[in-house]
Amino acid sequence: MVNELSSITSEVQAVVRDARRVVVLTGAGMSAESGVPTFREVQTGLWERFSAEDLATPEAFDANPALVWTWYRWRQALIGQVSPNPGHMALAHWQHRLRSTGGELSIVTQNVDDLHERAESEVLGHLHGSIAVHRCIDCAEPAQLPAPQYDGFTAPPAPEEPPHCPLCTGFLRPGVVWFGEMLPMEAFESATAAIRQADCILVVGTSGMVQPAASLPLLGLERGTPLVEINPETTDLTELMDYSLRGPSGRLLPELLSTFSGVG
Ligand code: BJW
Ligand code: ZN
Repeated sequence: MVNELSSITSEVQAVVRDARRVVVLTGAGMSAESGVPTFREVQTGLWERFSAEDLATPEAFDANPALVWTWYRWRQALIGQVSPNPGHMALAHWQHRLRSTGGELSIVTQNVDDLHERAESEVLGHLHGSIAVHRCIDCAEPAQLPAPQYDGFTAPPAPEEPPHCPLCTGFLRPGVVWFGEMLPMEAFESATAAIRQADCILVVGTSGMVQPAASLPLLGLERGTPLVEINPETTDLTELMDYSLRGPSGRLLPELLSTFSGVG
């Protein structure tokens, strides 16, 4: 049964402090305080008529490659201009701290940004790929592109066709996982293996609406692993949790870490 908490109790502190093998599953809320919009927020500018579900599909790219491509390049540019927030920094400190004493903290993220890495965390798996890598939609050849630059994000950019693959006529596409596509097998398998060995699972900033990522905490539930959620809102996963900490991860992760270490 879920224990909804507006502050960090000594019970949840003890669960987290005593864990030696921690898995943290992160979602878009993790990067929200850095200024990266979440998926279920209403979009702005050129994209205000579309939901993320309308754009993050192979069908959308087929139907309107310029619209979808420009959405991704705009988001990539935005991600390039923001910085990790105190939540990312707290996880990096915690990972280094656990590793220095023979433990492990595995970060499994649904996010396509690199803010965990820029906070100097090692990420076990990017379940939904990475926005900064590209490949051909037809022959899958990887391609390197310069980082996009948009000025100030005041005006939406005009839609631009994606570049073509140097080997064939296919369009380049972002290296992310769209609805209906398989997740990268290595990332998913590493995530399930880490969860099966975890003695505490934190679920941070995800609505828990997108499968199969949202089912990963169930693997811990089957083994009786304590599940702790950090999210300002109730989610589809809240019912499964042992503890749900209500608030932003940029505040709660440093607070949680500071309760059992000097860092935070
Ligand atoms: C804060 C905060 C703060 C705010 N601090 N928190 C079983 C049942 C039903 C459907 C399916 C199923 N299995 C598969 C499906 C289909 C589909 C699916 O899940 N659909 C659902 C919508 C129902 N899944 C798939 O298609 C997946 N592929 C697959 O299953 O392949 C096998 C297969 C293939 C073919 C047929 C059958 C099976 C692929 C899913 C790919 C998802 N891709 C995206 C886009 C990535 C590229 C991009 O960036 O554009 O990934 S969609 C989008 O959702 C993105 C995210 O990673 C993902 C999850 O979103 P997330 O992170 O939870 O964000 P939000 O916005 O939903 O929530 C933010 C949360 O933050 C909220 O809770 C806020 O409260 C909170 N928050 N501020 C902490 N400061
Ligand atoms: Zn090609």
